[in-house]
Amino acid sequence: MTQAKKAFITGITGQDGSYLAELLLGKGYEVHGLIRRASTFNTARIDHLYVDSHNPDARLFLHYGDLSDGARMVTLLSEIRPDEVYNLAAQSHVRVSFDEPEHTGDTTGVGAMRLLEAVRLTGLHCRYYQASSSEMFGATPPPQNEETPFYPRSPYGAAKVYAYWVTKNYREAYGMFAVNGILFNHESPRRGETFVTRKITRAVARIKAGRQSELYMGNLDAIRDWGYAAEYAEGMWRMLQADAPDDFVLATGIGITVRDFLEASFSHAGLDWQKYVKFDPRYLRPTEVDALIGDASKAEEKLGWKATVAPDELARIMVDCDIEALEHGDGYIDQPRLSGWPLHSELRRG
Ligand code: NAP
Ligand code: F7E
Repeated sequence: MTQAKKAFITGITGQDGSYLAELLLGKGYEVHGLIRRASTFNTARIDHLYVDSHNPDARLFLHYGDLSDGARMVTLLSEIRPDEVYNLAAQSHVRVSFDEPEHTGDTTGVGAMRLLEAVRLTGLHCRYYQASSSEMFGATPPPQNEETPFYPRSPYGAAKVYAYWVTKNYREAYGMFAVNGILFNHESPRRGETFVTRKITRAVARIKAGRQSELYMGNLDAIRDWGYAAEYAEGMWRMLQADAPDDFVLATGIGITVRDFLEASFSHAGLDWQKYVKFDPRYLRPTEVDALIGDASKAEEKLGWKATVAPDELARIMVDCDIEALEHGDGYIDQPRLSGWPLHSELRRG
């Protein structure tokens, strides 16, 4: 019998980490996740996957640690000896990165280098995935692809540029199988509540239920290419199954404004957004990224990956789930809704 592959995921408690853990467990992997010690439980997105570690069927194991602690990364990697490492951990909120630039640089930027260095020091021949971001393109106009120059517009974007280059450098300097997935915005019912899409879809559900009457927002003109996170996890995995390490953009190729997303979400629930949405300058950023629209043709050609959920369909999925979540209360977790991907079965490549 062949041994199950082992994956180590940082950021497993986040939106993407939860979908990736689900995907890898479905493929028979043994999954190890890094979690931060907190005074309250922070594992809501993966509780449905957890089996007590005393159970012989357990294949998901959680380890305390933090990307600010390089020694801990070395210890964990030498104990787990994973075949694949997915670095998804980050202070990932762009607006917050203006308030906490040093912390963002330390975790989102230097954290990646600590993990790469831990891989190098332990001498593991594992494959490494870096969660790079379309925020690196910043002010460079769309469409953006793997050749587009970076022009970050926030401490978060600048930290991701550092992590991108250090990943590329470890590939070139040490021959590591290290890749950058340059992912455009991807959302889901598991999205953090302060990102704009989820803020909107939660508000729609609460307004519909009579629990909220106003929604305060910032810049409605920004254009984003919003895809569905569950299928982006599939793209991350495919990057690590490729014959050679390379960098890939994942995106839908469709850009819409925040205003369009408001319209799609409110109208799906039979509401007129203009009656509820108010402006609050608190949500503006010192420097904004005006437009991100990705060109993922390289991923389609080389990995056979293509987004199937467009931003307006995503808005409807998220509104439906937020309405269900209000009805079901604590512990609600969505089932991925995918039209084109057989999520838990073996996928054909290319
Ligand atoms: P998310 O929901 O904010 O999750 C971030 C994860 O990182 C959480 O598990 C968080 O733990 C963990 N984390 C934060 N700081 C840490 C630290 N110092 N040490 C260890 N763990 C830490 O983010 P996401 O949307 O899933 O995104 C996953 C990754 O892709 C991030 O690196 C993000 O920057 C990047 N990305 C996201 C998008 C997108 O549109 N979603 C697009 C491009 C790139 P807690 O649960 O304890 O907070
Ligand atoms: O903002 C505007 C805001 O915070 C989107 C992260 O996952 O994607 C994400 O970063 C747009 C911006 O995401 C509000 O000004 C208006 O133009 O949902 P967001 P983001 O900044 O695009 C990238 C690819 C990542 O890598 C990041 O990790 O919406 N906006 N009004 C607002 N944004 C928020 N959050 N709240 C508002 O009230």
